[in-house]
Amino acid sequence: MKRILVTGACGQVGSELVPALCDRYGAHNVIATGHRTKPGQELLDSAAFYYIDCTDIKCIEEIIKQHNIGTIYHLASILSAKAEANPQLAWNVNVGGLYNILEAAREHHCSVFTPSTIGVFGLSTPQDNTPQVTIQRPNTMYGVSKVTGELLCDYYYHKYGMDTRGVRWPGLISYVTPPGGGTTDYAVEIFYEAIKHRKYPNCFIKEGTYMDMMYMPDALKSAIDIMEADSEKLNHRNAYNVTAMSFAPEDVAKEIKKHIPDFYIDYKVDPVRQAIAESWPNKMDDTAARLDWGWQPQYDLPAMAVDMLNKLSAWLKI
Ligand code: AKB
Repeated sequence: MKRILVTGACGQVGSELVPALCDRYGAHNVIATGHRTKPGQELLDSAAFYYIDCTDIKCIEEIIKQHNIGTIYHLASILSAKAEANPQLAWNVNVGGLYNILEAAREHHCSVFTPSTIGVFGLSTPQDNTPQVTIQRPNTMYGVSKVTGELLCDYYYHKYGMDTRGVRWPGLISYVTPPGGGTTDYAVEIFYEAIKHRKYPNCFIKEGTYMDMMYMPDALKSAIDIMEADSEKLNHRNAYNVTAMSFAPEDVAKEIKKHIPDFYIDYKVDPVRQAIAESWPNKMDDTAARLDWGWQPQYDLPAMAVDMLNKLSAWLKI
């Protein structure tokens, strides 16, 4: 078997996707790479790790050649709030990095998984049951770079017959590695604060703001399932809407309260992230993913909350 390369392996998704890929395909078949962040011990114990910079095509090609790579999970990306703070960096990493990955993959005949996001939608998109194919006019650099990424992946598929695939992930909730610089990060932060302090007084997203969310085991499953799907059945190939739940801050607080009765939430809204959140869907329609490759999440809000509270308490040794 040709090996699997993971970029952004030290991030929120990468730190859990690498062990999942090792379990499924064997540790010797997985090469983890990161740029600046130091890998955790668990990651180092699970797979070979190298530092690479996706904005440098030479080092991508080098690693593909050296390790006989056949599939790339390209996770390296700048998230929404960080992208608004540094749009130039976001364009370079999210578009320039992806372009380099696609070019190197074309040259060396690799398949490529690229996650997109609910951030590709904007205020003119239908916010409820957001269709698979709809208006995409985001007003953030994150959204602009990710729509460009979706189009680039489609282009490489149509022009060169490359095996590019991807999903639009919602906010991802997990405990191994915290997310960095996203708008949906509050949905992770709330669990840390609930366990450590039994309160979350500074929720930066306003009450009543609905966004799609997903627990990490489902996100990993979506990435692996779409890459293993029968290519003939993929009517959309890249950027499939996938979701598992939709909630507002008060809904997740209510769920946490069932397990920590004195928990309370209060709000200190961040206008930048609030504006981003309001431009995103309330809930996507992921029928196309369900029909084409059998997408089926396993965790809804109550199941995610109980698992997250248990696992995060153990992780924090509280
Ligand atoms: C973010 O909030 O930027 C990400 C995303 C939804 O793409 N979690």
